[in-house]
Amino acid sequence: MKITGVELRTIRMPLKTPFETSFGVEEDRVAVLVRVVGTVPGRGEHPVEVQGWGECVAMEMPLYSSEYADAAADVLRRFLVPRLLAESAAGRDVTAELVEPLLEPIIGHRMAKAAVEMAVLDAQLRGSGQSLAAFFGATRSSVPSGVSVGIQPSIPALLDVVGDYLAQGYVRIKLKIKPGWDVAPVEAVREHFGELILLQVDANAAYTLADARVLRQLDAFDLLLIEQPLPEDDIRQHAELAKLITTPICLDESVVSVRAAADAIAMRACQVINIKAGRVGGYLNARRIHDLCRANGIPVWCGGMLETGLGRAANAALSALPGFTLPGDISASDRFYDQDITEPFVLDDGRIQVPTGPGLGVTPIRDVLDQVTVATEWLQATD
Ligand code: SMG
Ligand code: MG
Repeated sequence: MKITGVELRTIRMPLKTPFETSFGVEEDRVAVLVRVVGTVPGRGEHPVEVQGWGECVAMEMPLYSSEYADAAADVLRRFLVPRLLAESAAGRDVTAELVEPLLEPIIGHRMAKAAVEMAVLDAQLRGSGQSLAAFFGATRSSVPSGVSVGIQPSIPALLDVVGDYLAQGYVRIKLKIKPGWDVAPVEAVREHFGELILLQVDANAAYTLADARVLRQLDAFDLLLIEQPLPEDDIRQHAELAKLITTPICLDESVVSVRAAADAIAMRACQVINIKAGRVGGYLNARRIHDLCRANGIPVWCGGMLETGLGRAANAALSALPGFTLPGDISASDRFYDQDITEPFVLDDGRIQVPTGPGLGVTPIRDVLDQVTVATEWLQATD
């Protein structure tokens, strides 16, 4: 496509309830949206205008990873989008497949890069009429929905929240854990809801190898997996931990690229991988990691970053690939938001429908989007 301009939009959406993890409490979701506007050749003489949406999953503060929303907006404005505009101004066709190589000289900032790629991919697919799911090679029309449960003030409060999610139909519960909130909540949930519920935990890097004795106590509760117990750059130590516990280790934060995924698999640092497109620089790399894991017999599932309907749509499409054999963190929109910026994703018998329309298959609702927008800027090529 030829790019006319790019809009960066920062939004702030209040969460229905605060979401507490080992690294902090979120009360609002701040996110940067990227809207790419351009043209593709039409059937006749005239080019057809297209636009596409990307969502940057960097959070307000650099607590999950080093990226954060304002930094993403800055790197997008100053370094990433100008490269895209310059490429287009030079008369070269910009495709989603070219975004990663084009942005490669800029180090890091994978979540910001992923948002650009997502927007270009959405625009390109809307232009050709293909859905993201079809583009990925999806094999399912709906995906099972798991829910991530934040750290609660007490065990009774936790049991209430989990009971409510199970009543809504969620097929898998993930408990956020941290030192001091680990064995007791897991034991309570297992005892109260029984052996049959699919249960897993996520530590968001809050432990060290010296905590292996505590983590080993979790082996008694038949967990599907423990997600990212150790720090992001501790891949080798995850391999050591894997020798000390029987609960399968799943990596999230550590898998920042296709190479990191290959290393983690080769080092036996994980038996499962959580795939998040933002964390690995985009949906094309996410699909490559899916393929790599599938070839190596590593089950994968799709992680969540409290996405709006835009990111949720793309995650649903990705999770419809055959290697996603575990339920993902793709909950209904009302898990986090009273009002989503797109048509809401709803739970249907414990599943989320994969959109079938061109591109993401969903579009922001103008008024709702404007209500949550805190900043907008338009970037275009200067001659
Ligand atoms: O989108 O359902 C969601 C959130 C799932 O727990 C979730 N995400 O480490 O996997 C993770 C966290 C990252 C965000 S925590 C604020
Ligand atoms: Mg995680």
